[in-house]
Amino acid sequence: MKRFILGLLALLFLLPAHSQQWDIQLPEYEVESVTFPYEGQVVDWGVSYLKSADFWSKSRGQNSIAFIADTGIETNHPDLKDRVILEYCKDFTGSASGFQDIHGHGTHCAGITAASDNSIGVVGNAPQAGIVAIKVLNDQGSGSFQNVALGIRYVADLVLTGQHAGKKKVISMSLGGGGGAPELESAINYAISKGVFIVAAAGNSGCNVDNTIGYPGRYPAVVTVASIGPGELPSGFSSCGEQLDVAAPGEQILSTGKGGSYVKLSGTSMATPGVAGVICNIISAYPVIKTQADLEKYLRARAKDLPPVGWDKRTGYGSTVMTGYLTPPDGGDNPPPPPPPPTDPVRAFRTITIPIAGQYSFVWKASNETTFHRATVAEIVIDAKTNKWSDVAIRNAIQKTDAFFANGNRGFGLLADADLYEAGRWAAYFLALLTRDESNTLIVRGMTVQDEVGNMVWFDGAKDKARDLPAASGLFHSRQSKALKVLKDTARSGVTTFAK
Ligand SMILES: [Ca+2]
Ligand SMILES: [Ca+2]
Repeated sequence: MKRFILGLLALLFLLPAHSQQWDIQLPEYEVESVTFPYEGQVVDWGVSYLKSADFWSKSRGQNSIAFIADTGIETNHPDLKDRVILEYCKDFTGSASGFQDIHGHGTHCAGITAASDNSIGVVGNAPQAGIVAIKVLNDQGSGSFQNVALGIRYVADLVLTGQHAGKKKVISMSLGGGGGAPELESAINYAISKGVFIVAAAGNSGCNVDNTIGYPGRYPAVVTVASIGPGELPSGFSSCGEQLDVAAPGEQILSTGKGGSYVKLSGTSMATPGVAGVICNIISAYPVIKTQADLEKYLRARAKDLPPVGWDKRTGYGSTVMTGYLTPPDGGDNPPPPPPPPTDPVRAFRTITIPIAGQYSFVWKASNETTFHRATVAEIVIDAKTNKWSDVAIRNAIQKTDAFFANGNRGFGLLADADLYEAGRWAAYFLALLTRDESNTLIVRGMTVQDEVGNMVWFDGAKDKARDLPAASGLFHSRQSKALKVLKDTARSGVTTFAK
């Protein structure tokens, strides 16, 4: 069985990826241990940059639980012990230490998300969120996609009870590997379908080629995080590519370490749990954000864009500075204003009376006559029996009507017993052919026509059906008119339709 190895992303530099045993090899950490020569709590530059404290009056993440899919968590760390929910923690690696963190990576990530706001150490971005260790990487920092998938499904199926009932789940994955795996993707999609929010690191492969994002960060369904440094510049190690969503601080991040210590680490591993904390705050404050899609849309829309302008493959839509999220998403606490009326509104059934601006007229004669009659159109009524008929379509119909009657020289011959009424019927038929819309729902309901001596008839399209049309004997003044061409065809084949 092919075994995919996952590398931690708290990397300061990369080794060539040509190990015979692993696809990805974990270089040594540069861990800077920090001792606190002073009393009180330090706010790391990443938390300051994200302005998480500016959001804490709205939420400190208390309605959410961050599941740290990593090397475990040192659950008795003084800055984490009040946040960890022990009964939900689980080991998927078979470690002798269970879900406890021997490596240190997971403990560091957990503190970035939710270290307690107390009088010691550091403070996380969401200092009242719950923390759960999902240990999918072993004590050396390696693991398989299969185990990550199992961990994700465990979170998705976990039933929250008691004081945690109803809280929202966030999975933070500061891990990655190449190639991906179908079971990993399906587990992610499954969890998202169950209302879990998922954030993943882009990876530490730099940006020497077009797309260097690893899996699971490369799956479009997850929120994918890049790293920036103190100057808001993309970190040199941070992977780039089209799946990037947002960026967050990932250089020299101070957080919780092994043995109750505090250490500084760098990597997209550190940027990702920062965004996880931001997410915990947001979803705790805004119940209207129910799905990963809701979250992703909101995160992107309110991110602080970083150069170059607009989405870019190194910082995505920008950094998740929390002052951008003080206003709830549309549909949230503040209902959005009603949408403006469309410029071309769709309408229900209506009747249009086409204004007779000039003198619409046509000429006709019966077959036994030698001279033409000129008939004047006094009124045309069109029914639009569809809501597809917009103002634009109506204008088009009027323009076609104008064109049809231009110069009043559209003439046609009818049978010997034809009269003004029949002439009106035919004229209406031509007009309908010209003006009906593509869905054939326009009906010329009627036309009032008048002859030279003042006889006037109302042709009623609702009563007269096409099959009752009398035959026409010929055409005169034929121009490039669709209606006239149709008349030729129908004269041969018999008219079958007039209007519906
Ligand atoms: Ca603290
Ligand atoms: Ca940008």
